[in-house]
Amino acid sequence: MSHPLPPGQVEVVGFPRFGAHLRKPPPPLPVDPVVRLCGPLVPEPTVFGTADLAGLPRLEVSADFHCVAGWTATGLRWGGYRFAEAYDALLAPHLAPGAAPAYATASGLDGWRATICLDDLLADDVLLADELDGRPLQPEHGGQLRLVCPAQYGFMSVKHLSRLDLHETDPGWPRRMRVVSPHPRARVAAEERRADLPGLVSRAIYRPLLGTFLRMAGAGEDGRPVGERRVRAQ
Ligand SMILES: Nc1nc2c(c(=O)[nH]1)N[C@H]1C(S)=C(S)[C@@H](COP(=O)(O)O)O[C@H]1N2
Ligand SMILES: [Mo]
Repeated sequence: MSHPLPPGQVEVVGFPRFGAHLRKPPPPLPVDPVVRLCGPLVPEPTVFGTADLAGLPRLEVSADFHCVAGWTATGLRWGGYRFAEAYDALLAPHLAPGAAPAYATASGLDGWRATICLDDLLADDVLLADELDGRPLQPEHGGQLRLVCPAQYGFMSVKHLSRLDLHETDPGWPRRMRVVSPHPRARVAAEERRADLPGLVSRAIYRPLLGTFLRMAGAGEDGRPVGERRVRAQ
């Protein structure tokens, strides 16, 4: 680990597969993934796919990955396309004249959804990733195409990305996500875990459940906490 962990995170071994699916297998993936661009600001819904992205410069971003439940996988090397570049080249041209998008809802093939401030998505380190650690991104980590927002908690990094909806005002999270009550910005550095509770309180609720969550996700050895000594003292 080259830098301190953010507040309240525990480093785990490797990179466990995690999420709403827990033990369900990843969804069947299309041979040629496309992302549908929709929402009230896009008069004619359109799609972009691997061939469109291939026209953009590729880049690699090294980043740690922080789940809101409290685990951090360190030193991941994502490869793909900068979201901001894809936005300028492939999304912005389809907006209605005068539209001023401020939020994007990203959806995955398994039904997961996250609404993210467009400003956060346009940060330099946000990727549409199709590689992890130099290899094609596998289905368990969101292949073929995944949104990766390293500054946000993991729930914003939507796997198997299949749709983006652009909005001027916050459309809110789907009803079934209310239990989780995700923070609308979810910035890890500010410990914005939940919308309804301060970071320190959410941390205290998640911490005793972390081991159970990781086991339910089938994380096994990959996902074991590296050790409490790695927990940054607050
Ligand atoms: N499509 C999809 N994306 C998702 C999830 C999910 O269940 N489905 N879970 C989120 C959560 S809570 C986390 S912590 C990370 C886990 O990513 P990983 O399985 O690659 O570790 O994916 C996020 N993106
Ligand atoms: Mo998570």
